[in-house]
Amino acid sequence: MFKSGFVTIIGEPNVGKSTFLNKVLKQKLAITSNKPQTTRNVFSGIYNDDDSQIIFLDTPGIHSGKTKLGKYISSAALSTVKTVDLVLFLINAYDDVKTYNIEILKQLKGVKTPVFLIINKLDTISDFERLEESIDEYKKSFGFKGVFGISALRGDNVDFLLNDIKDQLEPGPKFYPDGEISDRPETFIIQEFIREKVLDYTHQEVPHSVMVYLEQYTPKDKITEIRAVVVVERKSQKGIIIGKNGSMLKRIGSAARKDIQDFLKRKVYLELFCKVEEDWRNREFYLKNFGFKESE
Ligand SMILES: Nc1nc2c(ncn2[C@@H]2O[C@H](COP(=O)(O)OP(=O)(O)OP(=O)(O)O)[C@@H](O)[C@H]2O)c(=O)[nH]1
Ligand SMILES: [Mg+2]
Repeated sequence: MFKSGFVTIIGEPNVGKSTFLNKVLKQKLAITSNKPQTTRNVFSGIYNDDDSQIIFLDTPGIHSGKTKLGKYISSAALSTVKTVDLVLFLINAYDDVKTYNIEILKQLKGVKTPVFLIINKLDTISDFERLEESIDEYKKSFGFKGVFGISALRGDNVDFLLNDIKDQLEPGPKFYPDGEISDRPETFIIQEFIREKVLDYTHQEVPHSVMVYLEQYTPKDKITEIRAVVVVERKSQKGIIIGKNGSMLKRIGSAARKDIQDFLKRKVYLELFCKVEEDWRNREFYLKNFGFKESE
């Protein structure tokens, strides 16, 4: 029987949700970084095999955000749990039991959707006794349908987990045709790939002040032409993004171009600009226009 369903991946920032999605899909779709709050939008990655289709939702890390953007994204992640067939709640193997995680779990108590506790980054620890104690405490606070230890980065136990996820799903149709990888368009993925390079190469407040949008996206016979704008909140940040003689913008551009070419499997010409839009993260207009809505 062909099985299908929706699975949301939630948890605090930086626990490896997007890394896990990419590992399951065996391709880079979601951007990842060692900085918290990398993912900003809920979006799907579609897994296909001979007897199943699973639509995984990558979500922004849940945190107590101060800016409007921060608040939107936390509520967006939690709002996915009611509409899916299974919730994957990810935590870091190396963290002590966090009261914030217990609080998030409290919010899931009224929800009927089954929840798996996923302990990620198992490759980073050696004290498994300590981990057992943490798991016991988490289990006391919530009735999980299953508990799994994985390394999303290395892929350890990911296939086993995938089998158990399938066991939870009901027989169902293919929701998306073959070849479709996400509910978001290519342009969204491309914007994200560019933002990932900004996250990689800049520090402190700059990464979180950045938004990327495409001004032009023209697939032509031999090459796809892309013109993208990197939006920052302050003039000083623009200086950092552009760098000495444009060196930083060039670096961001060539790294992003490589990922975009791999993704599109086409040659790409990428032009990048930087623009200042003061305080865009708190301005309703920008949030609405760039896809950050409360309903998302
Ligand atoms: N050692 C190790 N590192 C991992 C593992 N999984 C993810 N990471 C790293 O953890 C960091 C965060 O990973 P992400 O996938 O961006 O985390 P996220 O949960 O999507 O974060 P947000 O989008 O900010 O909520 C990255 O540096 C990853 O390489 C793992 O299994 N082992
Ligand atoms: Mg993420």
